[in-house]
Amino acid sequence: MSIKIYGDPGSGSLRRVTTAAAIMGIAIERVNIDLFKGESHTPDFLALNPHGLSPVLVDGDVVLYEASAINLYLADKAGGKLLGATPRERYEVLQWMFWSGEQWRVFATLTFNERIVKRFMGQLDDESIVQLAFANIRAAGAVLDAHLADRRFIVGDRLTLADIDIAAPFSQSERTKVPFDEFPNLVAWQQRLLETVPAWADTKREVDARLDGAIKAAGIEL
Ligand SMILES: N[C@@H](CCC(=O)N[C@@H](CS)C(=O)NCC(=O)O)C(=O)O
Repeated sequence: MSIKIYGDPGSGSLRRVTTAAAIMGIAIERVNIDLFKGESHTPDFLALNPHGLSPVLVDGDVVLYEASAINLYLADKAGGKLLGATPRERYEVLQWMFWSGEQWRVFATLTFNERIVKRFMGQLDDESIVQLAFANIRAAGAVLDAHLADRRFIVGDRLTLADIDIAAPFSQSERTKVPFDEFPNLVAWQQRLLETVPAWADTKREVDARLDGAIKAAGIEL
Protein backbone atom coordinates (compact mmCIF):
# COMPACT_ATOMS: atom_id res chain seq x y z
CA MET A 1 0.00 0.00 0.00
CA SER A 2 1.38 3.42 -0.92
CA ILE A 3 2.05 6.25 1.49
CA LYS A 4 -0.33 9.10 0.71
CA ILE A 5 0.69 12.68 1.40
CA TYR A 6 -2.03 15.33 1.21
CA GLY A 7 -1.03 18.91 0.57
CA ASP A 8 -1.02 21.97 -1.65
CA PRO A 9 2.04 22.28 -3.94
CA GLY A 10 2.44 25.91 -2.83
CA SER A 11 2.87 24.94 0.81
CA GLY A 12 6.24 25.28 2.51
CA SER A 13 5.08 22.73 5.09
CA LEU A 14 4.35 20.16 2.38
CA ARG A 15 7.75 21.00 0.87
CA ARG A 16 9.48 19.79 4.04
CA VAL A 17 7.89 16.37 3.57
CA THR A 18 8.28 16.05 -0.22
CA THR A 19 11.94 17.07 0.11
CA ALA A 20 12.67 14.57 2.89
CA ALA A 21 10.83 11.76 1.08
CA ALA A 22 12.77 12.43 -2.14
CA ILE A 23 16.12 12.47 -0.30
CA MET A 24 15.30 9.20 1.47
CA GLY A 25 14.02 7.58 -1.73
CA ILE A 26 10.58 6.94 -0.22
CA ALA A 27 7.83 6.65 -2.82
CA ILE A 28 4.81 8.74 -1.91
CA GLU A 29 1.47 9.19 -3.57
CA ARG A 30 0.69 12.90 -3.68
CA VAL A 31 -2.92 13.92 -3.08
CA ASN A 32 -3.28 17.56 -4.10
CA ILE A 33 -5.57 19.75 -2.08
CA ASP A 34 -6.23 23.34 -3.10
CA LEU A 35 -5.85 25.58 -0.06
CA PHE A 36 -7.12 28.57 -2.03
CA LYS A 37 -10.42 26.70 -2.37
CA GLY A 38 -10.52 25.80 1.32
CA GLU A 39 -10.01 22.10 0.63
CA SER A 40 -8.32 21.53 4.01
CA HIS A 41 -11.64 22.37 5.68
CA THR A 42 -13.91 19.83 3.99
CA PRO A 43 -15.47 17.15 6.23
CA ASP A 44 -13.29 14.47 4.57
CA PHE A 45 -10.09 16.42 5.24
CA LEU A 46 -11.08 17.42 8.78
CA ALA A 47 -11.52 13.71 9.52
CA LEU A 48 -7.77 13.40 8.82
CA ASN A 49 -6.71 16.60 10.57
CA PRO A 50 -9.34 18.41 12.62
CA HIS A 51 -7.10 21.51 12.60
CA GLY A 52 -7.68 21.85 8.86
CA LEU A 53 -3.96 22.04 8.11
CA SER A 54 -1.80 20.18 5.63
CA PRO A 55 0.34 18.17 5.05
CA VAL A 56 -1.20 14.93 6.26
CA LEU A 57 0.26 11.44 5.86
CA VAL A 58 -1.89 8.33 5.49
CA ASP A 59 -0.03 5.03 5.57
CA GLY A 60 -2.46 2.18 6.09
CA ASP A 61 -4.11 2.90 9.41
CA VAL A 62 -1.50 5.50 10.38
CA VAL A 63 -2.75 9.08 9.96
CA LEU A 64 -0.30 11.83 10.91
CA TYR A 65 -0.26 15.59 10.66
CA GLU A 66 2.54 18.09 11.40
CA ALA A 67 5.30 17.95 8.80
CA SER A 68 8.02 17.37 11.40
CA ALA A 69 6.19 14.35 12.85
CA ILE A 70 5.63 13.02 9.32
CA ASN A 71 9.35 13.42 8.54
CA LEU A 72 10.33 11.61 11.75
CA TYR A 73 7.96 8.78 10.78
CA LEU A 74 9.45 8.58 7.28
CA ALA A 75 13.02 8.74 8.63
CA ASP A 76 12.34 5.90 11.07
CA LYS A 77 10.90 3.88 8.22
CA ALA A 78 13.80 4.53 5.85
CA GLY A 79 16.73 4.50 8.24
CA GLY A 80 19.55 6.66 6.94
CA LYS A 81 21.14 9.76 8.33
CA LEU A 82 18.49 12.50 8.12
CA LEU A 83 18.01 12.07 11.87
CA GLY A 84 21.71 12.51 12.60
CA ALA A 85 24.66 10.14 12.44
CA THR A 86 24.94 9.44 16.19
CA PRO A 87 22.54 9.34 19.17
CA ARG A 88 23.91 12.72 20.29
CA GLU A 89 23.29 14.24 16.86
CA ARG A 90 19.76 12.83 16.92
CA TYR A 91 18.97 14.86 20.04
CA GLU A 92 20.52 17.95 18.51
CA VAL A 93 18.40 17.44 15.39
CA LEU A 94 15.29 17.16 17.59
CA GLN A 95 16.33 20.24 19.56
CA TRP A 96 16.53 22.33 16.39
CA MET A 97 13.31 20.87 14.98
CA PHE A 98 11.36 21.80 18.13
CA TRP A 99 13.06 25.19 18.23
CA SER A 100 12.17 25.79 14.60
CA GLY A 101 8.49 25.12 15.25
CA GLU A 102 8.18 27.31 18.32
CA GLN A 103 10.67 30.13 17.80
CA TRP A 104 11.26 30.44 14.08
CA ARG A 105 8.76 29.14 11.53
CA VAL A 106 5.80 30.49 13.46
CA PHE A 107 6.91 34.07 12.74
CA ALA A 108 7.39 33.33 9.05
CA THR A 109 3.86 31.88 9.00
CA LEU A 110 2.53 35.00 10.73
CA THR A 111 4.17 37.14 8.04
CA PHE A 112 2.79 34.90 5.27
CA ASN A 113 -0.71 35.20 6.69
CA GLU A 114 -0.43 38.98 6.89
CA ARG A 115 1.33 39.67 3.61
CA ILE A 116 -0.11 36.97 1.32
CA VAL A 117 -3.22 35.26 2.73
CA LYS A 118 -4.87 38.56 3.67
CA ARG A 119 -4.32 39.92 0.16
CA PHE A 120 -6.22 36.94 -1.25
CA MET A 121 -9.03 37.80 1.16
CA GLY A 122 -9.03 41.41 -0.03
CA GLN A 123 -7.67 42.65 3.31
CA LEU A 124 -4.70 44.86 4.16
CA ASP A 125 -1.88 43.51 6.27
CA ASP A 126 -1.48 44.77 9.82
CA GLU A 127 2.00 46.34 9.85
CA SER A 128 2.29 46.00 13.65
CA ILE A 129 1.92 42.21 13.34
CA VAL A 130 4.51 42.12 10.55
CA GLN A 131 6.93 44.16 12.66
CA LEU A 132 6.38 41.89 15.69
CA ALA A 133 7.16 38.88 13.48
CA PHE A 134 10.23 40.60 12.01
CA ALA A 135 11.58 41.47 15.49
CA ASN A 136 11.39 37.80 16.46
CA ILE A 137 12.89 36.67 13.14
CA ARG A 138 15.77 39.12 13.61
CA ALA A 139 16.50 37.92 17.17
CA ALA A 140 16.43 34.25 16.14
CA GLY A 141 18.20 34.98 12.84
CA ALA A 142 21.16 36.54 14.67
CA VAL A 143 21.64 33.34 16.71
CA LEU A 144 21.27 31.13 13.64
CA ASP A 145 23.72 33.31 11.72
CA ALA A 146 26.34 32.93 14.48
CA HIS A 147 25.65 29.17 14.65
CA LEU A 148 26.23 28.85 10.90
CA ALA A 149 29.42 30.98 10.86
CA ASP A 150 31.66 27.90 10.90
CA ARG A 151 29.22 25.16 9.93
CA ARG A 152 27.93 23.88 6.62
CA PHE A 153 24.77 22.37 8.14
CA ILE A 154 22.73 22.90 11.31
CA VAL A 155 23.89 19.65 12.95
CA GLY A 156 27.00 17.61 12.15
CA ASP A 157 28.55 17.63 8.71
CA ARG A 158 25.58 16.67 6.57
CA LEU A 159 21.97 17.57 5.87
CA THR A 160 19.44 16.53 8.52
CA LEU A 161 15.77 17.15 9.20
CA ALA A 162 16.91 20.17 11.25
CA ASP A 163 18.10 21.89 8.06
CA ILE A 164 14.82 21.14 6.31
CA ASP A 165 12.70 22.48 9.18
CA ILE A 166 14.76 25.64 9.62
CA ALA A 167 15.04 26.29 5.87
CA ALA A 168 11.28 26.08 5.33
CA PRO A 169 10.59 29.84 5.78
CA PHE A 170 12.82 30.50 2.76
CA SER A 171 10.02 28.87 0.72
CA GLN A 172 8.03 32.10 0.87
CA SER A 173 10.68 34.70 1.70
CA GLU A 174 10.86 36.18 -1.81
CA ARG A 175 7.14 36.93 -1.50
CA THR A 176 6.93 37.87 2.18
CA LYS A 177 10.20 39.86 2.20
CA VAL A 178 11.24 38.67 5.66
CA PRO A 179 14.64 40.22 6.49
CA PHE A 180 16.82 37.14 5.93
CA ASP A 181 19.27 39.12 3.80
CA GLU A 182 20.56 40.81 6.99
CA PHE A 183 22.20 37.47 7.88
CA PRO A 184 24.98 36.48 5.44
CA ASN A 185 25.72 33.05 6.93
CA LEU A 186 22.05 32.17 6.84
CA VAL A 187 21.78 33.27 3.22
CA ALA A 188 24.94 31.32 2.30
CA TRP A 189 23.61 28.17 4.02
CA GLN A 190 20.30 28.46 2.17
CA GLN A 191 22.15 28.88 -1.14
CA ARG A 192 24.30 25.84 -0.28
CA LEU A 193 21.18 23.75 0.29
CA LEU A 194 19.76 24.84 -3.07
CA GLU A 195 23.03 23.97 -4.81
CA THR A 196 23.81 20.68 -3.07
CA VAL A 197 20.39 19.18 -2.31
CA PRO A 198 18.60 18.68 -5.65
CA ALA A 199 15.27 17.91 -3.94
CA TRP A 200 15.38 21.28 -2.14
CA ALA A 201 15.82 23.08 -5.48
CA ASP A 202 13.12 20.96 -7.19
CA THR A 203 10.58 21.66 -4.45
CA LYS A 204 11.40 25.38 -4.51
CA ARG A 205 10.48 25.43 -8.20
CA GLU A 206 7.19 23.67 -7.41
CA VAL A 207 6.26 26.09 -4.58
CA ASP A 208 7.23 29.15 -6.62
CA ALA A 209 5.27 28.04 -9.70
CA ARG A 210 2.16 27.35 -7.67
CA LEU A 211 2.19 30.53 -5.57
CA ASP A 212 3.48 32.99 -8.16
CA GLY A 213 0.84 31.59 -10.54
CA ALA A 214 -1.94 32.02 -7.96
CA ILE A 215 -0.77 35.54 -7.06
CA LYS A 216 -0.66 36.55 -10.73
CA ALA A 217 -4.04 34.98 -11.48
CA ALA A 218 -5.55 36.89 -8.54
CA GLY A 219 -4.03 40.13 -9.85
CA ILE A 220 -2.21 40.72 -6.56
CA GLU A 221 0.76 43.10 -6.51
CA LEU A 222 3.24 42.27 -3.76
N1 LIG B 1 2.69 23.20 11.97
C1 LIG B 1 2.10 22.67 10.76
C2 LIG B 1 1.74 23.83 9.87
C3 LIG B 1 0.81 23.41 8.78
C4 LIG B 1 0.28 24.60 7.99
O1 LIG B 1 0.34 25.75 8.43
N2 LIG B 1 -0.21 24.29 6.79
C5 LIG B 1 -0.77 25.30 5.94
C6 LIG B 1 -0.10 25.27 4.57
S1 LIG B 1 1.63 25.65 4.69
C7 LIG B 1 -2.24 24.99 5.71
O2 LIG B 1 -2.60 23.85 5.48
N3 LIG B 1 -3.11 26.00 5.76
C8 LIG B 1 -4.51 25.84 5.52
C9 LIG B 1 -5.37 26.77 6.28
O3 LIG B 1 -4.85 27.54 7.11
O4 LIG B 1 -6.56 26.76 6.05
C10 LIG B 1 3.11 21.73 10.07
O5 LIG B 1 4.30 21.92 10.30
O6 LIG B 1 2.70 20.82 9.32
